[in-house]
Amino acid sequence: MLTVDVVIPALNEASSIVLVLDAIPKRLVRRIVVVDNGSTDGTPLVAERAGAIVVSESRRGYGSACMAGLVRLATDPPAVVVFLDADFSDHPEEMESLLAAVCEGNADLVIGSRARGNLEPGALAPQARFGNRLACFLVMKLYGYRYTDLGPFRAVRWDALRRLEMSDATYGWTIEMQVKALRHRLRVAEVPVSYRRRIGRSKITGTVTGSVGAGAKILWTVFRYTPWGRVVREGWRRATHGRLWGESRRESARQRANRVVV
Ligand SMILES: Nc1nc2c(ncn2[C@@H]2O[C@H](COP(=O)(O)OP(=O)(O)OP(=O)(O)O)[C@@H](O)[C@H]2O)c(=O)[nH]1
Ligand SMILES: [Mg+2]
Repeated sequence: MLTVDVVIPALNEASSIVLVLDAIPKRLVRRIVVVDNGSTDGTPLVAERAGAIVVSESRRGYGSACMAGLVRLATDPPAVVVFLDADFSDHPEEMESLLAAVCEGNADLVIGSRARGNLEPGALAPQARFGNRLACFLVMKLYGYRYTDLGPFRAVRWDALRRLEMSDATYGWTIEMQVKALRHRLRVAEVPVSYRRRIGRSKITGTVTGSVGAGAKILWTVFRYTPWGRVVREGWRRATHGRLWGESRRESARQRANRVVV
C-alpha cells in the first residue's frame, strides 16, 4: 500500500471543511494538509480541530496554497498526493477509484473527471463548463491528448509531480499540471467523479473577476508550454530586456520563487 497524503486549499470554507475532512476515507490516507490564505471565518481552527494539519500561506492564490501544502509534506514525502477542494463539491469517498490506477502502477497522474461522472445540475457554472471544454479541446489540438476536464480532485505520484516544477500561483495550477504531464510524457488517466453544488461562497468561477481571470490564465497556460508559447515568452523576454530590464528581472525572480523545490 502506497502512502497517500491529501492537500486541500481552503479560503473561508468553515461551513464545509469538516464535511470534507469527515468524508475522506482515513484508511487510505496518512496526512491531510489544509492550506489557508488568511481566512476570516475561522477555517484554520475548524480544520485543526477536525484533525488536519493546517498551513498558513501569505501569498494568495489557489496555486500558492497547493504549493505551500507540498512544501509542508516535502520533509517526509508521500508516494502519492491527492488534491481536493474544501467546498464539499467533490466526493472525497470516491478517492479509492481515483487512487486505483496510481496505486496499481498504471498511471502517474489521475484526473477526476466531472464531465465523465455524475455532475449535479448547477454545480459547475456555465462559464466553467465552457472554459473547461475549450481548454480540453485546445490541449487535444496542441498536445494530442484528450482530457475531458480540469477537475481539482486528482491524484499524482510525488516523484512525477516533482519533475513538473509547478510554478503557477493562481488559477492556472490545474491545467499547468495537466499540460506539463503531457510534455514530460507522464502516464495520464481519468476516472469519473461526482460533483455537487458547493457549500458557501465561490472564490473563483462564481465571480466575474474570478471567471475572467481564470479563463485567461487557463488559455495562456495551455499555450505557453507549446513550442510557439516558448518562442513568444523568449521574444517577450528579449523585447523587454533593455527597456524593462528591472521589471523583467523581478518577474523571473518571482517565478523562480514560485517554483516548488521539494
Ligand atoms: N488557500 C486558498 N484557497 C483558495 C484560494 N482560492 C480558492 N481557494 C480554495 O480552492 C478551492 C476552489 O475554489 P472555489 O471557490 O470552489 O472555485 P470553483 O470550484 O472554481 O468555483 P465554484 O464552482 O463556485 O465552487 C476551494 O476549496 C477554495 O476555498 C486561495 O486564494 N487560497
Ligand atoms: Mg468549488
